[in-house]
Amino acid sequence: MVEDIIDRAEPAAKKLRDHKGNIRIIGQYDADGINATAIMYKILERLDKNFSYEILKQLYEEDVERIAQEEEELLVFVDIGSGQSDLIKEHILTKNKQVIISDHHDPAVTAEESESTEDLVHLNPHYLGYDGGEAISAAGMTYLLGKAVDTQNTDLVHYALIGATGDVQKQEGEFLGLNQQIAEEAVEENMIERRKGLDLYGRTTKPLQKSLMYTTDPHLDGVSNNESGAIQLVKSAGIEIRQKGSFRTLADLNPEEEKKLIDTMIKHAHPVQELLNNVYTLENGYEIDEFSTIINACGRLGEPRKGVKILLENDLDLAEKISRKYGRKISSSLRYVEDNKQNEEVVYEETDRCNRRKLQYRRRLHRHGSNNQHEQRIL
Ligand SMILES: [Mn+2]
Repeated sequence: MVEDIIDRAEPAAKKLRDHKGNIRIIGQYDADGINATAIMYKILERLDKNFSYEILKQLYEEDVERIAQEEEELLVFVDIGSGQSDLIKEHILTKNKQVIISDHHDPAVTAEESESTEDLVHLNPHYLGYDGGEAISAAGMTYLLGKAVDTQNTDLVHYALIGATGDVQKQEGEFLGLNQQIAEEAVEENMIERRKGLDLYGRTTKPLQKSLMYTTDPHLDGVSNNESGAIQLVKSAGIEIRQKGSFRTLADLNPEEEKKLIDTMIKHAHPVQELLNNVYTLENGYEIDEFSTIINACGRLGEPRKGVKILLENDLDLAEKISRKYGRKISSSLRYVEDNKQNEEVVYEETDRCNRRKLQYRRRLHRHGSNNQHEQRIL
């Protein structure tokens, strides 16, 4: 239950409330870490603290040594640090500093008893009897810490879910475990909308016919990999393909139109059932997977602070810019792979016209922290 975690987060909450000096947040560079950073940013801003943040791809020993030299006396690690708590103890706690770790990765030290001390609070679901792989992400843990600080922080709940989505914790449209409880809360608070719909890639960002033609699993006869077939399907459902001159996305359809599309797909014997899932839409209009992909892209493009800005300021122009830039990067990476087919050092996997979909898929299939060489090269 989330209430257990909120209770157990109280020592960390007290540390945040009571600390008088400067605080530094250290976050991880993926969507989960960036959301966890944004949550901690809001928590500290609301407590009227002086703080700064940095986002790292990895926490190496030299980073820990450098952070130990910084002036801040309270260091808050989010989505990073559980695996390096020994280094943190060795280099930071010996400098008389205070540390909070809010993470969900496998901890380096297993027994909680030997872990949290007066100067170190280590919040990790593994220590509290929960699974950090699927049940909750670092954004979720940090959100619950925020609730321990002040229930006012409940309005940060969507960040917890964007982070969990980035870490592939949503399975076939549904959040599990603690995330599920957090999702219920978000729906109740009207921070997120949940409804059954077609779970197609590009729901808010791609022309509808593209979303349909990119759907290859399950295969849609005459539509998968067939743009004119996809356009035909949309037209036969009586749906306008354009609006004010530009192509409409699935998200542009009103619920009746989406229902018409589903009915038409059923008539064509398409396996619609496999495509119907809960669709979570954020207040800013983005479907949660797509928004989380954009936040993740900020990190991948080496601009994680832009991700924090997008979240904190709801800067959708910047989100669009990042999305286009990331799209170009993927295209050029694919060209690179294409041009280097003969090069044995380039790990290559056969791709088809649905590259975007496939790459997206691959990211989904690779669990947090298990990137292979190919994925790193492409994205
Ligand atoms: Mn994470």
